[in-house]
Amino acid sequence: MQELGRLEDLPLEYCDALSEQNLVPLWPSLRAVLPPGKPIPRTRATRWSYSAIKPLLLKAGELTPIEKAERRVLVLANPGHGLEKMQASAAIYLGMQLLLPGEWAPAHRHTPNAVRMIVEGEGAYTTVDGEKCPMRRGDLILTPTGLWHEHGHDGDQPVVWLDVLDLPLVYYMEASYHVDGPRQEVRADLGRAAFRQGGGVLPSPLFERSAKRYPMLRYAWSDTRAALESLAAAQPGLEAVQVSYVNPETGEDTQNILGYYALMLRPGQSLPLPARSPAMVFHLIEGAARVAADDAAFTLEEADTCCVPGFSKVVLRNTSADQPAFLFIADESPLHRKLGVYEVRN
Ligand code: GTQ
Repeated sequence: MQELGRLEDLPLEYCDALSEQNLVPLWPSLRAVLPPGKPIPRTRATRWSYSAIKPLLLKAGELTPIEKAERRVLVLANPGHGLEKMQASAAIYLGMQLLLPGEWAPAHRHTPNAVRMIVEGEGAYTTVDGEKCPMRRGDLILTPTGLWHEHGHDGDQPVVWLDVLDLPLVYYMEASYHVDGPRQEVRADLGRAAFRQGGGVLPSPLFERSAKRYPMLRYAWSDTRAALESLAAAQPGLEAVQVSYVNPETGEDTQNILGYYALMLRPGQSLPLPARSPAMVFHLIEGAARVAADDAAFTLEEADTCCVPGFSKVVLRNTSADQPAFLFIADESPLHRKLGVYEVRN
């Protein structure tokens, strides 16, 4: 490959004359912005251990009252991007949020999309667009772009959840903002109950399909886990026992930018994943697992989280010989597909 001219090769006066006119020569930076063969990711394979996060999060509960935090979150920041950027990957933000008994995180809505994966504790709820969604371990709750949401807690133990947002991308697009609102009125039944029943039927009053872009907001872990177990039992030869969280009306990804999945590893199973362009996040819901990505390898205990950059070869392994392992996965593939840059390499 041809060596290109460097900035230092140019006369200083010439560089100054360019800067004066807000101009920059491309050739000294061409290889950096268009590297050969594959991207050079800033995203570094990184693991965050829940046993390290939890005491620090509980300490935040003592140090900062909810009124002074609005959202009491420790951000899982990727050192490859610089911690102050608060991003796990190019498009993914991760945060661990604590809500103490009796606390209330007031209503707002914002342009980035969010989901919550509940990690620990009982009795908290998120009200999204008037629907009160109870939070239990492993549940996935959507708070899509523009929908009002607030968090409350009627239980007696701290509740912790993992927030996943597409904030880095929306922020980079200069499209990120929020609006505060009054406490939402909880509406008793919005017809969403019908979605949760499954059974292949959807509400269609007077022959119309729901006009809602986000007809289902809470995906109960008990249902998702049961789906994975029955899939594994029905297809003993199936390697990737995985489900996607989808809009039940359309079968499309739940959100526009990030994709969400749950995966079961059989006892002792190793599962190689193809190298794909989107970055990925793995969060261990249940069991014990190992995530190897190119040069990095992490052991995940329950509630641990890691991310790997796009184009990595990943191997997942269940380190238990007799128990299944259940992983929650987030990735950037809806975004990559829409942009036409999605790639799989084997
Ligand atoms: O719970 O609404 O981690 O607005 C970051 C921004 C959580 C939330 C985050 C948010 C929220």
